[in-house]
Amino acid sequence: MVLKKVYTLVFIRNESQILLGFKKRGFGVNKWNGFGGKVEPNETIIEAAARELREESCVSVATSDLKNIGHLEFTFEGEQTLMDVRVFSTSIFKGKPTETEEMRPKWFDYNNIPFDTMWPDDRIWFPYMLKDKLFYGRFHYQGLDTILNYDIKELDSMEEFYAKRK
Ligand code: 6U4
Repeated sequence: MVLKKVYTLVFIRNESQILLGFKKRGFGVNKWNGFGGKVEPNETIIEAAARELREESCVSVATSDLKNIGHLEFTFEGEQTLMDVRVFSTSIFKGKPTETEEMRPKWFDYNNIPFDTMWPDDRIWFPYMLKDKLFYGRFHYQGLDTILNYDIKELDSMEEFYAKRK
């Protein structure tokens, strides 16, 4: 039986830069990543996305400004859990990105994204996000560094994607 857990992943972007956070502890430690985490039982996915962003970087966003731009699924060889990751993006935010116990935020130019210090799958799906395309990606890992197999595709609409999955 596969145990599915829902996570959020938020990116703040402008015309030329993206905000990433260097994860200081936990899953994905020592990697640059978007901001996010597990959805708690008492909140919606989009509320979790805004909360995790605020907790990890001190940046506030209105849930109505968060756009769902992609869906990622991660499985790990020999494990029963499926990480179901909802990816969001916005350019509208309040506050100054500030280091927290979990993340050290930093702006990166689009042509200088630190893929060598990121999850290996990011190299595969970031190009969709950076071209403002919607996407679905599925990645099966061995350990935390090796992708055994994957699928990636562009989507026309996230609503259609979720309606079909039901
Ligand atoms: P705790 O430890 O309970 O605070 P929480 O902050 O709820 O954890 P966390 O940090 O474990 O959750 O969430 C993992 C984050 O990493 C989510 O935003 C999803 C993201 N993520 C997981 N695998 C990823 C991958 N392969 N590529 C990627 N982001 C990934 O780009």
